[in-house]
Amino acid sequence: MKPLTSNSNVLKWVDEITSMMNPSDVVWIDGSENLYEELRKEACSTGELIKLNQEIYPGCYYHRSAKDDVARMEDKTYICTRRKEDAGYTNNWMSPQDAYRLGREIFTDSMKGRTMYIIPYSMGPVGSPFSKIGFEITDSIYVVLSMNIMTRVGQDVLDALGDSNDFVRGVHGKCTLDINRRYIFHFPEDNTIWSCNSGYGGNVLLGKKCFALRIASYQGRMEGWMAEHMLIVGIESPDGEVKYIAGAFPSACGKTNLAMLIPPEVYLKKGYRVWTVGDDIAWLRIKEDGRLWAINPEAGFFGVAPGTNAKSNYNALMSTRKNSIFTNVVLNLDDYTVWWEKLDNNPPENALDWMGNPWNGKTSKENGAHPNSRFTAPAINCPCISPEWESPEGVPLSAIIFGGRRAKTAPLVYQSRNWQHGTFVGSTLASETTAAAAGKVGVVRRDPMAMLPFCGYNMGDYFRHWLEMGKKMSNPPKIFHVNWFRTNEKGEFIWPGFGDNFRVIEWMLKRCENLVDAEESPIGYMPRPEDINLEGLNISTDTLKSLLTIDKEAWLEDVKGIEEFYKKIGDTVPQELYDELKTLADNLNKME
Ligand code: GTP
Ligand code: SPV
Ligand code: MN
Repeated sequence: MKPLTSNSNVLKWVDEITSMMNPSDVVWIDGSENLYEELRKEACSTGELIKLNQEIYPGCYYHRSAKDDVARMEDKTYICTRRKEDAGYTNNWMSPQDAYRLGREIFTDSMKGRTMYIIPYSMGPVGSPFSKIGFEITDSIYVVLSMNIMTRVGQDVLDALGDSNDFVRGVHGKCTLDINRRYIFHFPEDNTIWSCNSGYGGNVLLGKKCFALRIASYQGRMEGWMAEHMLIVGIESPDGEVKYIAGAFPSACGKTNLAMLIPPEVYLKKGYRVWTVGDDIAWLRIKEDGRLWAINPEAGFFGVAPGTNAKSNYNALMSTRKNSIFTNVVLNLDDYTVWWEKLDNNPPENALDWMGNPWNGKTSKENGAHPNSRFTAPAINCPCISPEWESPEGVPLSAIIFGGRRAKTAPLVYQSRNWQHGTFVGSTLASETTAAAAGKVGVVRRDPMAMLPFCGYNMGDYFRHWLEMGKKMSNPPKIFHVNWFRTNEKGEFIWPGFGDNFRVIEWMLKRCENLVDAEESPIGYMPRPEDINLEGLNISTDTLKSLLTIDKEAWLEDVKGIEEFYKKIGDTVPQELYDELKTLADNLNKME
C-alpha cells in the first residue's frame, strides 16, 4: 500500500521496521470507516474478535487475550536510558544497546505471513498546543481498532505532523506471545517504544501508559510540563460555575469512578452536576494566568469491567453501550451479550468465561470475568462528558487529589499546607496492590503520585520536577489526600464511597475558595466533622469521626516506611521532601 505521508523521517523509520519484521503486507490506517469495517470482518473471521448482539450493543465486539497475558507486567517493563541512574531505583533498566539487540532478535521476521499496520495517532486534540503525535506499528487488528477508540487516528494527524521529526516511534508485535520473551521497552532518549509478545491493552495500546505517561513524563521534564496518572473532572455548582479537579489514584483505585460520579440526590436537587474530562491520564501545563491547565490526551476509556454497574458507575456502563470492545469478560451465548461480576444479580447460565471455557453463572464457583477484564469505550459515549473535554486549551485546575487503598492509616481526607507539602504527600502515596498488574493482590506498596509503574525517569528527579513546577505557579491547585477504602474490624469498607465521595469533594472545593475553616493536624488540615455534609446518608457523626482519626503509632510506622523508600530512591530525593518528612515526624511525636 502506498504511504499516506511524504514525511521522510516517518518513511525512513517505517522502512527500517518493515525490513526487520518482514510482513507480507503493509497497511496504513487512514482513519476511514471503510477500512475499519474491513478489519472488523477479518478479525471476526479468524476469531480474534466476536461480534456482539448488534441490537443491544451496536458496533461492539468481544475479545480475549492469552491466559497469561491479562494485566500489565511490571517485571517485563523497562526504561532504557544510556545511564542506569536516569531510570532510577523504581524502574527496571536495560541499556538501549542490549534492549534494541534483544528486541531485534525477537522482532526479526516476526511478521512473516502477517499484515503490518501503521497507525498515525495524536495524543490530545489534533493541533492543540498540548498535543503530541505518535505512530504505532502493529500486527494486531485488536490494537488497530482499540487505538481508534483510545486515541485520534488518521490522515489529519499526518497533516498536522507535516515534515516534522517530532513523533513517538512505537513498535508492537504479538510475535509468539511467549511470556518468557515478553518485553515492553521504552527509550525516552529516542522517543521510541518497542513491545513484544503481548496482546494485553496496557502493554500494547502504546499511546496510553507507554507514551502518554512513560515517554511523556520524560518529555514533560525536558520541556517544562507534566504527564500524570490522573482523572480530570468538572464540578458545576448551582450557579453554573464549573471548577476542575485532577486526581491521581493507583491502578484500579477509583479514577474512572470519580471521573464519572453521580452526586447524591440532595446535591442533584440543589443543581450540582459532574462533568468528565478524562479518567486516567492528564497532561498539565502552566499558563500565563499562573494556573495549572489540564488536557486529557486520550479519546476513550480503558476501564475495569468487574464492579461496574448501574449503581456504582452508570455513566461508565452507558459509555460501553456502543462502538466498544470488551476484553476477558463473560460471553453470554444465548444472546451474544457480555457479563462480569457485580454487573447485576443475573449471571448467564449458558456462557463462556474469560478463557473461553463453558461457564454457568448460577452454578459455577469460579469468576466468569477476569478481575482485570476491561472495555475500550469512546469518550463521546459518556452521558456526562464535559463540553470542554476536547478544548485545545485544556481546563484550569482548582485542586489535585491523591488517594490510595489504605485499610487503616490514611483518614477520609486531609489537605496539604502548600504545594511543597502537597508534593511530599503525593510522594508518600501508598496503596494495596490490585489485579491491574500481575502479582500478589492486597500488599501495601509505595506508589508516589500513582506513577510508580509509569514514571519514565528517576523518581527523585521527578519529585524535583514537581517542586520546580510549583515555584512557577502564582496560583497553583490546592493538594489533598483522600482514602475511600478504610475498613472496620470485619474488613468492610466504612465509607460508602462512589457517589457519596461528592460530599468530600464539596468540602475540598470550599477549602479552595476559603469558604470553610479546617483543623490543623500533624499531617495537614483536616475537616471539622460537622463540615462534611451527611444529609441523606445513613452514617453517624461518630463513624465519620472515626474516619478522620489519625493513629499515631500507625503513622510513625509510615514515617519509617517513607524514609526507607526515599533511601532506596537515593540522593536524587530533594532535601525539601526530607524536611517535610522531619516536620511530619516531629508533629506526630508531639501528638498526645
Ligand atoms: P485504572 O483504569 O486501572 O487506572 O483504574 P481506576 O483508578 O480508574 O479504577 P476504577 O474507577 O475502575 O475502580 C476500580 C475498582 O475500585 C472498581 O472495582 C470500583 O468498583 C472500585 N471503587 C471505585 N471507587 C470506589 C469507592 O469510592 N469505594 C469503594 N469501596 N470502591 C471503589
Ligand atoms: C492501569 O493499570 O492503571 C490502567 C490499565 O489504566 S493499563 O492500560 O493496563 O495500564
Ligand atoms: Mn490507569
